[in-house]
Amino acid sequence: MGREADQLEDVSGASGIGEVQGVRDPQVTKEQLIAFEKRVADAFANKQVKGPVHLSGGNEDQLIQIFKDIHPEDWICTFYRNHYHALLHGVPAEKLFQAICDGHSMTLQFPEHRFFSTAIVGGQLSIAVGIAAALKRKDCKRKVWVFCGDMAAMGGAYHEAHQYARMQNLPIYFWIEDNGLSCNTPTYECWGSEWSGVNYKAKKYRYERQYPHVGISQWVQF
Ligand SMILES: Cc1ncc(C[n+]2csc(CCOP(=O)(O)OP(=O)(O)O)c2C)c(N)n1
Ligand SMILES: [Mg+2]
Repeated sequence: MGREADQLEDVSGASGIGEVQGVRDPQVTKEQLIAFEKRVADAFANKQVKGPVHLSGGNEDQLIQIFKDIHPEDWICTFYRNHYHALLHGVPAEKLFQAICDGHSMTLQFPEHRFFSTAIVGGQLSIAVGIAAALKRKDCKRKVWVFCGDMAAMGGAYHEAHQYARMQNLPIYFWIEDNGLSCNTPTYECWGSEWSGVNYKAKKYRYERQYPHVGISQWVQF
């Protein structure tokens, strides 16, 4: 199935969510992001990481752009491919690296940085909506930013979360990270549709995966 740019509603990269723009100067560079994942990959190969890792790559420019709109006191709810999100939201690199080596890569939690993640596809969405509902109820100015993959955006949890957020006008923004793959299955070919999931406060950017879905394409015997 073709994946031409004009088939998607917004694949121009992270051009901003519109109503929120430029509240932060991300302190992390593209080179630092790439180097961090390389360091994790090397540690994984050297048996220093006590659990699975889902490495990011190819989406540095988009995420750096997106995090310019995310206030340091906003809340992040994301998934297992989360190292870049953590670094860009201010989690110190050494603290993050240690948590990854301790085996928590898929489920990194840094409440002190308002950062949560999950290994369950779509699991972050309802939690994000709950936080957004609480923020609205408390009349708090802060917002929730939820990240998910293209396959997760096809699922029921996404639709439910998005629909509830839309109807309740919650302070939440959805970013879909579209690598066109669900593990190694071509998402849109499988679903028979190029539907993007992009509408109310929800945007998508496309990128090409640089690492395998999980691990580093190398069997590591611990
Ligand atoms: C509820 C649930 N079902 C299945 C899985 C197994 N699983 C892990 S990743 C994944 C694919 C997700 O693809 P996508 O949302 O596009 O994210 P990507 O990994 O491509 O970044 C699946 C099915 C899971 N972790 N949780
Ligand atoms: Mg995907």
